Amino acid sequence: MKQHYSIFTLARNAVSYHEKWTEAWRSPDPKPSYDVVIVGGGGHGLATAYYLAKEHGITNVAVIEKGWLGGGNTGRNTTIVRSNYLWDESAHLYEHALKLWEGLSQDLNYNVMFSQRGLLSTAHTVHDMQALRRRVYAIQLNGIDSEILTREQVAEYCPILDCSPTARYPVFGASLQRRGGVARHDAVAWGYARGADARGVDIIQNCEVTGFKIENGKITGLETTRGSIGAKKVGVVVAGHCGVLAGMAGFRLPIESHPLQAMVSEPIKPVLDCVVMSGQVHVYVSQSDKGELVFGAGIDSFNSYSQYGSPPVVENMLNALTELFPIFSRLRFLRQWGGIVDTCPDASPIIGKTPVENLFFNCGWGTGGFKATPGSGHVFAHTIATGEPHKLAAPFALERFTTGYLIDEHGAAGVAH
Ligand code: FAD
Ligand code: PYC
Repeated sequence: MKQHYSIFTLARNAVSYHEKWTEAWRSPDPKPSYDVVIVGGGGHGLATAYYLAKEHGITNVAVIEKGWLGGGNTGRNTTIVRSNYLWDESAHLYEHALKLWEGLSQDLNYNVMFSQRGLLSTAHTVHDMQALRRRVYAIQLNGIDSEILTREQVAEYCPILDCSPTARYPVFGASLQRRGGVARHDAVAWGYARGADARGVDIIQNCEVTGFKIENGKITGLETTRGSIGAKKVGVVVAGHCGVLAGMAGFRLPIESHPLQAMVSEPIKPVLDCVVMSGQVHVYVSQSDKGELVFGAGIDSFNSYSQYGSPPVVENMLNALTELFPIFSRLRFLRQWGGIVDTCPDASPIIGKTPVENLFFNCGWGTGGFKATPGSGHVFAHTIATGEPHKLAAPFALERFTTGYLIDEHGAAGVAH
């Protein structure tokens, strides 16, 4: 049901300490069973539920989240959105997502603050520049916008980036995806949640999945901290915990879990109106609408389920940031955090069927799945609804680790993975 707010409603709600606000989604108790249960209330899980209802008319659906919506990587990431991937399979999947981003606020009737401010990936050696050219030409062959900038063009595009030839890691040039940018991460989770709820999906928070019920190789339900729930089909979208959930279902995934950290600075006036990534110096940064610099770098090299990360990574990140942007050297930093990312050996996701009938997994997005959120949900909903992989998801099946048809996107990650 649509809620219409007038200035009077806003004023009344403000003085009632927000008690009269209509909830954006319900908080129902779990039903005894559902046609589809999605495990994981991050952006990917919520988007899957939304598209199941919207595109496939499947509304007897629950999203089960052990914490709160968007409390995982969805609410912890640096929100960079782009589709400049090397291999055809990835380019098509991420471009599908980018096209959905371009209409998402309208589709959800919820402002996800998608800002296509342009994304620069800098090159700092001759070899870096050659690799970047190869990538840009491959991307262009897929009909996706991508261009090469010279050092002078980079200096003009992003004047605060140190492009002097005497810099320790001089900028040789950059690739630019003008349609790349950032979005408001929480809003993506909330927008999909509200849209799914409005179509009848039950969103159940503070409910942890602790086991699966499997009979004759087929899923029949789940065990949760709020009791057993029956399910004809289950989609698992739990990012850094996918190895744990696969273990509950009796199989293993070729996944490692690592912390990935990010930081924000104190808010300052607008100084950076694009996203800058440097795989070589190893940092990426954008400025939020509040004025904070939002930045991060590579994963912590050890495996862990900690959402903190280690201090040397922070130090490297800050060194890299000030190397590229000496102007930021006197900034104060407000906070740091980590998320648990699920990395595959080929740095590409796993989407599709598992050894258990009607149990589907969508994981392995590693350091780069936020940008995929709408596309991932869209193709995963199709896969669950029809029982067959969406054509864009088919190359990302788990079987590729036995067929050897890997999709090596290490270079596209922008950060070490
Ligand atoms: P999540 O948002 O993590 O959702 C999974 C949910 O599953 C969680 O809410 C969790 O609580 C729940 N869950 C886990 N176990 C259970 C259980 N047993 N029962 C019920 N629920 C469970 N990607 C980009 O594209 N651009 C970026 O700039 C970017 N920056 C990043 C920066 C950082 C610091 C991090 C950590 C990640 C970054 N990423 C980025 C990656 C991106 O955040 C993730 O790939 C993406 O958000 C994953 O979304 P998700 O919905 O699959 O996972
Ligand atoms: O995949 O674009 C990306 C990214 C940026 C920061 C972390 N991941």
